[in-house]
Amino acid sequence: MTRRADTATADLFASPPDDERAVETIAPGAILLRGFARADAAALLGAVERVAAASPFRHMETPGGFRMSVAMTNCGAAGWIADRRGYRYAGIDPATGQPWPALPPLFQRLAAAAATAAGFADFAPDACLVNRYQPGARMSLHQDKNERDFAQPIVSLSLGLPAIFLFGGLKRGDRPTRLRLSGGDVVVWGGPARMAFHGVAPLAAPDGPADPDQPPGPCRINLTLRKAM
Ligand code: MD3
Ligand code: FE
Repeated sequence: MTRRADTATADLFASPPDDERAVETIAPGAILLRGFARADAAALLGAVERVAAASPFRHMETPGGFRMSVAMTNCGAAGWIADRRGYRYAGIDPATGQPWPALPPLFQRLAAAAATAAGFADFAPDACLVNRYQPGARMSLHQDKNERDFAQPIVSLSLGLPAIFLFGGLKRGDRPTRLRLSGGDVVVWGGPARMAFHGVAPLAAPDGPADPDQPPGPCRINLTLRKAM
């Protein structure tokens, strides 16, 4: 959103409205909204706890037989899973045999608001992958390719401990840019950024006392909201 500076409206924009926060472009299609979800952190963590009560965090196994260091769960009509057979979206949680818990309305609302702020109108996610990083957990460089429509953006929302996010190019060998993501930061990945390689450096242990909006136990939680189907 551009801030208009013409005299007729200048006073209306003298203090930014509540829903207008800093918008930074990391790369074409990759828009960082610092602190966009900060005020909702406690409510988001509460919703994550309810999701995890129904579909617990688990360490999935890759097709190559490696146990992922990130613990995951999902909510929404479809959930992302990895197992010896591959990577895919599934409507049933293989750990419970039940559908994934419903997408909390707060997740939907925030994702749509962030997508709109980044220039993607009418984003209606049907899947949310919840990643939990404890100290040492990491995610190696990969592309997100299991969704049907790559024209749809992905909205990611960070909670808890900060992490170093690695944002690469369209080729695995492209040197990634490092970006520190803190609790409350939201990034929208669309357009030319949608197929970029990306990952997360091993999570550092906290260096100070926990703040009150922090998840229980030192960790980072990342929500990725997607239109998968
Ligand atoms: C850039 N998660 O779940 S979120 C993932 O912090 C994943 O847990 C990371 O990569 C995390 O697949 C990164 C940021 C993100 C998500 C999807 C993207 C960045 C992206 C898709 C395309 C390009
Ligand atoms: Fe990813």
